[in-house]
Amino acid sequence: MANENTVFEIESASYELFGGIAKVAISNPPINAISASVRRTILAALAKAEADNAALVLLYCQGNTYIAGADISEFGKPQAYPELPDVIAAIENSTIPVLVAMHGNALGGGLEIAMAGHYRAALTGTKLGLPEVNLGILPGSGGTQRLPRLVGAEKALSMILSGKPISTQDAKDSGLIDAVIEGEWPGAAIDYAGKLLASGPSPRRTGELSVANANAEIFAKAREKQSNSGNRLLAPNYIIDLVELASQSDIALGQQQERERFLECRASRGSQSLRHLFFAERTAAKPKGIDSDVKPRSIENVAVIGAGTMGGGIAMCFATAGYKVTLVELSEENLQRGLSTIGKNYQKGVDRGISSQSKADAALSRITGTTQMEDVASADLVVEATFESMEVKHSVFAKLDAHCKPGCIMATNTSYLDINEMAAATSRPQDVIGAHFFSPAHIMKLLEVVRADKTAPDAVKTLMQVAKRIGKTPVTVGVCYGFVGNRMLQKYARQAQLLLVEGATPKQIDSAIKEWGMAMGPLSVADLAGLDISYFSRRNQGIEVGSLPECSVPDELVDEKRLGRKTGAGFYQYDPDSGKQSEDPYVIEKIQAHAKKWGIPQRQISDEEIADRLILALVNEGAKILQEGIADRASDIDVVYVNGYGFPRWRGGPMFYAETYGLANAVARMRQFQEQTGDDFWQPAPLLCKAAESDAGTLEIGKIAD
Ligand code: T1G
Repeated sequence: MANENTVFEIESASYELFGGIAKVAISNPPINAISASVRRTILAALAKAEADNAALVLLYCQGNTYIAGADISEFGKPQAYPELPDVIAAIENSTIPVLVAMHGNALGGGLEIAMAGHYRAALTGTKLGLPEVNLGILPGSGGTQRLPRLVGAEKALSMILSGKPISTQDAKDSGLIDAVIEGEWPGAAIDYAGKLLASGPSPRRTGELSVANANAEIFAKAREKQSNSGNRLLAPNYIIDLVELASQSDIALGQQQERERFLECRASRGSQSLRHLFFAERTAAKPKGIDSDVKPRSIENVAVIGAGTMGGGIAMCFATAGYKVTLVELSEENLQRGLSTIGKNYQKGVDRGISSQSKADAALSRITGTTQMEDVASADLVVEATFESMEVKHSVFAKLDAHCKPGCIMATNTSYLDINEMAAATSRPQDVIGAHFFSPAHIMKLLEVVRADKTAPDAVKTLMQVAKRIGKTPVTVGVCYGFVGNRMLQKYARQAQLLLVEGATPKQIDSAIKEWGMAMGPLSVADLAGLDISYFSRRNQGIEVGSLPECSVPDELVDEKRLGRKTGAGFYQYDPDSGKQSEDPYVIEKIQAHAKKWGIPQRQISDEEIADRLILALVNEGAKILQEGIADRASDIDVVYVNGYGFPRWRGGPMFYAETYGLANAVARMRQFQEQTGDDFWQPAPLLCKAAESDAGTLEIGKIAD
C-alpha cells in the first residue's frame, strides 16, 4: 500500500505523493537544464517513490518548459556525479512505471530522459528534438540508441543529423510519444497520469525494442550526403555509425560506444567553438551599459527609405515578421521596380519551399509603396537605405527630422559613414542609430546595431529587440570607418591583394582560405560584390588611383571595366553561359607587372602563410577595435564574423580562433610578418601583447590581468 499525501522538497524538485502517483516537478530555471543537482534530484525522487511504494512516477517540469538539455556551461568543468547515463539507467530500470510529461522544449538530454521513461506525453506545441549536433556533439545519454528504437532508423537519423525539433503531432505519429495532451500546465499532465494509472500500466523499456526499417541503403545515403556536405565536425559520421549500431546490437554495447564518441566530440575543438558561439550569441544580445530596467519603445509601423537591393531586402525582413512597412522611393519608376523585385523574392521563397504561398502573400500585403516622404509620419522606426554618400544622408535625415513623429527611431543602413554626422543633421540625435544589414538582407543573419555618441539607451534596446523579432542576430558596435565587420574585412582584403603582388595567384589564395574553412575566398568575394565597390571606397578614403601596392591591380582592373562577375571578368574570367569561374592568365601577367613596378620580388607562398596572413589580419584589427571600445567584447566580434562574413562556425570566430592558435604564437607570427614585409600593420595590437603576456588565454578585456 502506498504512503499517501507526502509533500517533500528534494534539491531541484518538489515531490508529492497523491493517489499513488509520485509527482516529481523539476525546477531549474530558465530552461530546466540538467545540472548535477537535477541529476541527483531525479535519483533521489526515484528512491523516494520506491520507498513510498508509489504506483506511478510522473516526471515533469515547473516553469515554461520541460528540460531543454544538459547544462552546457558544465561541459568544460570536472564531471560531477551522478552522470546522466546513470540517471537514465535508473529511470529505465525502475520497477515503478515512469511517465514523463513534457511542455515547451524537450531537447537533448531532456528528451533522452523522456525516452528512458516508460510512457511519454507532451502538451500541444511542445518541440521535441536532439539538437546536440549544433554544438558539435552527439546525444550522449542513449539518444542515438533509443530514438531509432522508438521512431525507426530513417526518422532518427534525420532528427539527430539535422538537430531540428519536431512537433507534438509528428512525435505522436512517429511513435516518439504516446499522447498529445491539452489544457493548463501542470493540470493536463496530472489528469493524464490519473488516466494512465487507471489503465494499469507496467514498465515498458525502450532499450528492449528493436529498430524498424534499418536497411543498409539508408545508412549509405546518409554517409554520402554527409561526405558531400563539407562539414568537418566529427559528430555527424559518428551519429550515422551509432544509429546503425542500434539496429545491430543490444543497447548496452550501443550506449557504451555512444558515450566514448560523445566524450571525444565534447573534447574536440569544433565542439568547443560551437559552444563558445552558443553563449556568445546570447551574450551579444545584452549590450554593455544598458540597464535591465530600460524600457524599449513600442514598434508597430516601420518605414524603409530606398527600394534598392538593400532597402527591398530590409522591407522584406520587417514585413515577414508581421510589421506594417511603408517603402519610400524618390520616383514611381524606382518604387515599382523595387516592389516587383520584392514580389519575385517572396515567390522564390515559396518555390524553394522556404515559405508558404499564404505567408508570402500576407507579408507582401503588409508593404505599401509611396513617393511621398511625409508618409513616414506614422512610423515608429525608419530605416534609411539610400545611396552611400554623406550629402544624400544629410538631406534624408533632415527630411526625416521634419516628418517623423516624436520618439520615432531613425536608423541608417550605412556600411561606412559617420552616424554622428547624420545625427547632427537632426534636432534629435538621441533617436539616430545604425542598423547595418548584410546583403541579401532578407537572408543574412547579422545585424550591426551602431550606437552613435548620443544614441539613447532605449533606442539601442528597442533595435536589439526588434532585431530578434525579425530573426536577426544583433551585435552592438560603435562608430568608426566600417564599424566592426567591414573595418576588419578591409585589413583581410588588403592582405589578399598584397599576397597577390608577392607571388600568390587569385586561385591559390581563394583555395587556401576555403580549405582553411572560409565560405568563399576574398578574390571571388570581390568579383561577386563588384570591384567598383572597393574602388569607390578607396576614393572616399582619399586614396589616389593606383597609389599603393595593394590597390594598383584592382584599380587598373576597374579602369579597364573589369568589375567582376557582373561584367564577365574581374580577378577571374566568367563563362557568359554557365557563369563558371576560371583563372585568367591576363590578370596573372598584370599582377607580375605591378610587382615589378613596385619592386616587390615574387616568391612561392605556402597555403599556411596565406591563411595566417588573412586570419591574423582580422585578429590584429579585432584587438584594436576591442581596445578602442568599438566592440563590447571579443565574443561579439566572433558573432559578427560567423554570421556576416562566412567565417567557419567550427573555428568559433576570429578572436576565439586566436585564443586556440595561442595568443603568444599569434604575436610572434605577426612580428615575423612585420620583419618579412616591413609592413607596420603587423605591429601586434597592444591589447594582444598584453593578453599574450597575461596567463588568462583570452582577449576579453575584463579577464586580462594588468
Ligand atoms: N545549458 C546552459 N544554459 C542554457 C542552455 C543549456 N543547454 N540552453 C539555454 N541556456 C541559457 C541561455 O544561455 C540563456 O541564458 C537562457 O538559458 C535562455 O536561453 C546529454 C549533451 C531552450 C530553445 O542544445 O536551444 O543535452 O543568456 O536565450 O530563445 O545528450 O536556449 O539568459 O543568461 O536561448 O527561449 C542540448 C540549447 C544540450 C538546447 C530556449 N540542448 N538551448 O530558447 O532562450 S546538450 C540544447 C536552446 C545535451 C545530452 C546532451 C534555447 C531554447 P542567459 P535562450 P530561448
